Amino acid sequence: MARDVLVLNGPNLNLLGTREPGVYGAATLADVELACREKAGSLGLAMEFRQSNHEGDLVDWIHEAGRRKAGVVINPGAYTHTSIALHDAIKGTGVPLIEVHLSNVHARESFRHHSFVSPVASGVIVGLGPRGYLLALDAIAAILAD
Ligand code: CA2
Repeated sequence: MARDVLVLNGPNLNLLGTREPGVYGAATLADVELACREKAGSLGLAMEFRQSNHEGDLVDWIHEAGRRKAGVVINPGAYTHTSIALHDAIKGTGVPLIEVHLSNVHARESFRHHSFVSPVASGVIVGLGPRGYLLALDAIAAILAD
């Protein structure tokens, strides 16, 4: 049976590759999705890749992952730093989840140093650009295989 993984992207990540290349790189979200699709295929994972600018969509998708016993890779965008709702959804469902950030949030403004997601994540990858998503897929595959 293929193991399921949802790769979720939060607000403004649809703008990737169009602005701020010095911070976020030149890859578009479609480029990141393609790289994730290839990686997931090589790991035998059935992957769905989604983006929303709405907190409730991300909460609903974490609930869906819980029902499907799927793993989650998530870049929560700015909701990382604000969302108790995401924290509660992850904790409440118990989904295995890797938090990813393209940029090194710890080398940026202090308001990006705190994450409501990290305490309930299985692991966190920051600062490695799109490669972080691929490392997160490796990690979630290993966790789902345990
Ligand atoms: O480094 C990351 O991946 C972030 O999750 C990106 C978020 C930011 O709020 C987090 O602190 C760190 C922002 C995503 C917005 O992405 C843009 C990309 C291009 C142009 C404008 C925004």
